[in-house]
Amino acid sequence: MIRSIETILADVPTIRPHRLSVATMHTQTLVLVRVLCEDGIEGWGEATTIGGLNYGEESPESVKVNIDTHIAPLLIGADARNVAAVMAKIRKTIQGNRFAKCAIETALLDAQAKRLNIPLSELLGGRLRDALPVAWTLASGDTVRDIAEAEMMLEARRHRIFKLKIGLRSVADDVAHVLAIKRALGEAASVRVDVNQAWSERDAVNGIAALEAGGIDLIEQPIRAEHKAGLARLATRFAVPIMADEALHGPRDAFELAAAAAADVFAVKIAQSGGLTQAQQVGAIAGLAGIGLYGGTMLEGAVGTAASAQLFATFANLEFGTELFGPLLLTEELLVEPLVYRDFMLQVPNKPGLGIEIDREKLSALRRK
Ligand code: MUC
Ligand code: MG
Repeated sequence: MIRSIETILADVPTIRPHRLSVATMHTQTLVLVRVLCEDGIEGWGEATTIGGLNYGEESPESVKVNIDTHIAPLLIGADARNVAAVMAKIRKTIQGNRFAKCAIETALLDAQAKRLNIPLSELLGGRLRDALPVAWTLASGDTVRDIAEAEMMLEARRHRIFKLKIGLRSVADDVAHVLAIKRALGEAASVRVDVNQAWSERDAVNGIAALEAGGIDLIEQPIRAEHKAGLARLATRFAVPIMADEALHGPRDAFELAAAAAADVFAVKIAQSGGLTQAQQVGAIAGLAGIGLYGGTMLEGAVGTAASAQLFATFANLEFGTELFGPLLLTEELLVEPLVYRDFMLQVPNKPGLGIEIDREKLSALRRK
């Protein structure tokens, strides 16, 4: 039986300003959910988002209020071992709130996998790999600083895939910034861009043509999320793969994007999808449609990152790797044993459940009072 649900907000400074077209982050607010069951087992989930309400329609504060007020009462007393039934009840009565649902489902699955004494990946069908390639996002806003940061990451064998956040400046300035970085790094690195919806379709035609000619490997969400027909035209027009991110809010969008041939790659995110099982469906739709997969992040801390890793490890078509670097962007470590990043890969935890242990003292020091 589910005994209690607690939603914790913790504000953690980032190691440097992280500049996206929609927000510049100096701190990240982690949204953590702890579910305690009658048998003493507890599960953890995460509903962290980016830039308050700048990126998505759920804020850290709204997630907490909605879980405390509307979702927790549905869960208290329910059978914790039947995760599917509990989630069906929530999905039937709660509209939207994908991040909150993701955190709850993750916590229930973490608890259930611990109960069964298996890593979460085994509850999700079984892992195909024990380590995942991890991209790093260069988003200082400064070309020279970004090149130095990338060179440091290559040298440390931590990342060799770099995603550049663009869309704030003019197309010409952004293209010059990206191509300067690509020229500096050469073939040692894969350089990709994320426009976070900032371009018009016309900007995108010009920008992508220049980026493609300069050897850029992937173009993420160049235009507005709602503009699926435009995305489809770009995917047809260019050889460089076009990736859907903000356009993809779960299986329904995945199905529509696949049917419209609107993307070459899906950025799968567990929270954007509405939870681990829905993200798994996004992966399945991509597989059926011949669409490549990329394991995305909402810049979650260790809980959401471990949960994502447990799922992405089960994906057969994870052609474009992942960007599960969230914990590395934070100044504080929240785990007793940090996640292991080695040889350009995140090692997927293999202890039961998410395979991680929260440092309680650290968390109580950081939590919002
Ligand atoms: C996004 O749009 O992909 C992921 C990495 C990063 O730096 O920002 C996020 C959000
Ligand atoms: Mg993105």
